[in-house]
Amino acid sequence: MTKALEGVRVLDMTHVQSGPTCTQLLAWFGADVIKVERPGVGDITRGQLQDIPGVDSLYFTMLNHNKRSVTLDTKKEAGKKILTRLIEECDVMVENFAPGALDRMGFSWERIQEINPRIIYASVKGFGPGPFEDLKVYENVAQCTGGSASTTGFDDGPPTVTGAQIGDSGTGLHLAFGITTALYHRTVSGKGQRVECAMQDGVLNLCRVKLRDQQRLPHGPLTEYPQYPNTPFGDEVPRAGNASGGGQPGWAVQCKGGGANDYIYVIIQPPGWAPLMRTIGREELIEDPEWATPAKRLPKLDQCFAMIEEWTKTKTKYEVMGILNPLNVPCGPIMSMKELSEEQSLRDTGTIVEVDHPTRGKYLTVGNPVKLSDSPSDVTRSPHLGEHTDEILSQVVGYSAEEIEAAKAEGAV
Ligand code: CAO
Repeated sequence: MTKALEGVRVLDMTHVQSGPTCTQLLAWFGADVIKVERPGVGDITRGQLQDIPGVDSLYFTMLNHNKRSVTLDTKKEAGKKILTRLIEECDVMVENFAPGALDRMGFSWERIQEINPRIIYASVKGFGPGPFEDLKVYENVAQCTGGSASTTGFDDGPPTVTGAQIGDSGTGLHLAFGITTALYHRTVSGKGQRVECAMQDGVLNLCRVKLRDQQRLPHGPLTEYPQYPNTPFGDEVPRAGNASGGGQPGWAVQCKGGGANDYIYVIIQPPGWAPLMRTIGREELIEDPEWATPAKRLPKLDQCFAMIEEWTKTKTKYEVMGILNPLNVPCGPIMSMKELSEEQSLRDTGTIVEVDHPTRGKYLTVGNPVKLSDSPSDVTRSPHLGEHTDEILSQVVGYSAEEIEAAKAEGAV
């Protein structure tokens, strides 16, 4: 079986998290991803949050699987020549430098198109055109400016960022989708095109339901929010705590054990009310007019979940799940990273993979979460800095041994 993107060559000028997430996905699907890194320095994350001194960090290794690494100083003349050759030879070029950095290197979109009209040139920036377009942006800046932080957390607390890296990894995902779309379009048009995704836009796309709620606000209170009916709404979507965004009441309730993650999220859909009340020993509330309808329960959801919690506290979160699932009451145990890393089913599907690295040894990573029925996807270790420089210069750039030596002598690689 061939991999879906076999034959696609990617010039990967990405660093940190957003861009590498995108190119790692392409690499998992079989693209030949050539990661360009500054000689002697490399992607800054190689040295960030290092757990083992002198060894590429997990931050780096977990975002750069299945890639080849070439060192290249693109500010040196010999480096620019090599970069030009790589642009000629690649189908896709991806970068997430600060705004204008590539232009300053002498590679504007106009120039890139001149070199290779079939290339797809994809970039992540913090913002699209507008007042903030020149800013450098990191994960939490994107979460704050894209609408996530203002809508996450509890009403009486500060705006809160989420652990899911929706700014970096989320935007990388969006970009990968743009690239594969442009690749498909190229099969018809024969031409490449520019693909851009701003982190603010990517986060906002993931916060779509909150823009929905903003427009519902003028028409009345958001009845599924925990503020209703006791706290008045202002003119901005408030933080909704653990309320579910879909209009069905839900909350995280505590379970036996008392640990930080001994909780389960339970959703009360109308058909689930009767079985749920029967299970927790409150049959009398099934027909009670004060409790029997969603409208009657809405103002006292806190009491509803308190009753449910009295029962869940007597069981572990997995026991609760085992009882509620057959009753069609939607619920999800709060799973910690420790539990996820030990979950056998995730190992079986390749979503969690153990990788062996020559200097680090064995570690766990998140493999490709997207499964294709006819195109395998495997995970191989991240490259050492410049591990493939010679092979890429000779195989892809077409340099002779003398030319490679000359580039090295100039400090370009
Ligand atoms: N050879 C020579 N120079 C190189 C090089 C190479 N191989 N690779 C990078 N450089 C240079 C760049 O050209 C740039 O030089 P100039 O400032 O002279 O133009 C310099 O290195 C620094 O690059 P940078 O500005 O992109 O990096 P930074 O650490 O200052 O900023 C970041 C990092 C992430 C804030 C910025 O790149 C950015 O805003 N990117 C877009 C948004 C993004 O992806 N953010 C998510 C990052 S993950 O949290």
